Amino acid sequence: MTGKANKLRVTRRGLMRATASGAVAAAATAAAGVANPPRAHAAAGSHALAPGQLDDYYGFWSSGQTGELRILGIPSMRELMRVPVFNRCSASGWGQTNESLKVLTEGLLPETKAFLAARGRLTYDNGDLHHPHMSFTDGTYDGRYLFMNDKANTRVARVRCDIMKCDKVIEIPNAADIHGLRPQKYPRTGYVFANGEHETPLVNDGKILDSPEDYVNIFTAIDGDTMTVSWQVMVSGNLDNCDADYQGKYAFATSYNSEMGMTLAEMTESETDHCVIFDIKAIEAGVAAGDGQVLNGVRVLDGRKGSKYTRYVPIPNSPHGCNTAPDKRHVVINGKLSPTVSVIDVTKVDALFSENADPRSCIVAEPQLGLGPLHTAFDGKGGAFTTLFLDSQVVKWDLEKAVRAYAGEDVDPIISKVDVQYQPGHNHTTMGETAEADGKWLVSMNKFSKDRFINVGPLKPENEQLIDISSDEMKVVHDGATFAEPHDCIIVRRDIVNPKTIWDRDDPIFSDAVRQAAADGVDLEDGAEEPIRDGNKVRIYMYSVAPEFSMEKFTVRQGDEVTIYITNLDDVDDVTHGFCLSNYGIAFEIAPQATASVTFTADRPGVHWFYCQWFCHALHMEMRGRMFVEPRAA
Ligand code: RUQ
Ligand code: CUA
Repeated sequence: MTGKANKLRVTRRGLMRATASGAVAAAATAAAGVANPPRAHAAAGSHALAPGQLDDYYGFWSSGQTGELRILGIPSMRELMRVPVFNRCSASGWGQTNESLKVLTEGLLPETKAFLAARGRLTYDNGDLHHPHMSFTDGTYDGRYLFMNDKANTRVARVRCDIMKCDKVIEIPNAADIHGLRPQKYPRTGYVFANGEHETPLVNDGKILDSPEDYVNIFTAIDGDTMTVSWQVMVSGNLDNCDADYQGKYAFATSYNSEMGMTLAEMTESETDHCVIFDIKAIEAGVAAGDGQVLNGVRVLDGRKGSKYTRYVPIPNSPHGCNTAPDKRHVVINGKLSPTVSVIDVTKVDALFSENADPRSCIVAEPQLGLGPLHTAFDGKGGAFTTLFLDSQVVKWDLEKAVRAYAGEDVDPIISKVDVQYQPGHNHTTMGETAEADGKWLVSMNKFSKDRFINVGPLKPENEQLIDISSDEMKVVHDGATFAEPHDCIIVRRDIVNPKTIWDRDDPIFSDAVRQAAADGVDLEDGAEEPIRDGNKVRIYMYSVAPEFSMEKFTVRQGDEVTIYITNLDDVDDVTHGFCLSNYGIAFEIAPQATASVTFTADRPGVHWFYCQWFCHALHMEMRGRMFVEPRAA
């Protein structure tokens, strides 16, 4: 312990830095009990990884009503990380740090900010994250960004893949409840298409209430680079899921409730609904020509039935999933209430717009697959895999044979079926929504687990299963219980994703902290020895080097607005610190070389310990200090 005593006496940054790399690296490695894990892949065809082996793919998972993004390793199905997005996270401080609050608030509409402020809140703390999708360049994933929807509060978020943190959240004006979301595949993303699922009055200010004939649905194109809304199109009928083609010409959205009904009976009355096809070039020309109207700063075109911007392809009752095949030609529309899927040939879509051809003329197959087809994935070799919700099965079928059967040939497109446990929704193959689909693995995301796991009470986990699709006979090889809700995922080859291991000091996420420190004449990496007072605002600049914060105590006055900035000077892989201010409800993480900050009112007088809440060192428990809050004079 003499080392500790020495270090506590000598708190100079230079010395701490000098000792950090060696000592901390050794301590961290010892704590984790890992010595240079072997960098081997899974044995071919096996999903089981030996301890220390690495996965071949990144799985990016939505979490439904939990509101976060999750990262899994495939094929092991190990959960590797949780990335908070629309939720509030106790461990990382997402939703509390100034850096995260900036992301969570700057894209909200003014009326939403006012609505939340009246309730004493800065942002929402719930979300319903259904669909995570990566940015594309030239038909395949490019490893830049992940985009995702929030159905609960009509938002779209972006996660930067270099740091795996959310850097943008925008609220979509004029629309209600963003559901389906897909990036443009070609030439690049480009646009992120987002479906407003629920119909509302276009100006939803209370003047129109129970007159559904005046409600509309809104399809939105977002610029994925700037995260601003490029344009919107008003449509008839609820928008469900969507996808883009490989030509950069069209986007497709499934639409249920063409009846525009308000009750279940009304919504399912008609035998057909639609796939809406959006002509991107025509819409861009309409926007450039100033067609439509500008609402909340966004140009909104009228794409309801009869418009030149859209075509409505009749599809049997209530289609759901919308999946473009890697053959770059076919788009599969999944029937849900119909046992069929309808296959659109994108080369036949031009005629719908240019010659006003019968909208159904773009359908080239409509195989009957089983009960409750929801979503389809592809192996890149002509095989398609469709989840059958009601049958609790995945069916493998042959796209080309389905087209031949539709043309009258006597062939059966169905190859095989496998039972899954139970009621699958989305499924996804390795690289399956790109032109580089490789047909190695399929994940079936099942809404119910029932008896598959030991009982944890009335609320059960859901079940995502890994299926080996290397042969025509599909084999379920792994059950994975997950908390609400493994809604959807994508599976990306690991060479495409290359996150940093420590932060860059000039990262824009904490640029506000750098600016404020400069204004205070402080270098974040040096910290300040004393609190910096500015009226009743007090700023504390600390750095951390395991196992110490640069200040072991500081004093503020009751009622001060205090901002604490922590910069983690450790630059060793995995030496993250946490800052928890006890009994003030404050906690956040600071990964190596990051700066994070929090602002609060010091309204509780007394002695308050702050401590590191992220295990960092053998002396992690000793990594603490005191905040003294002087009581207000009586
Ligand atoms: S939709 S279970 Cu929200 Cu993804 Cu099909
Ligand atoms: Cu720093 Cu634990």
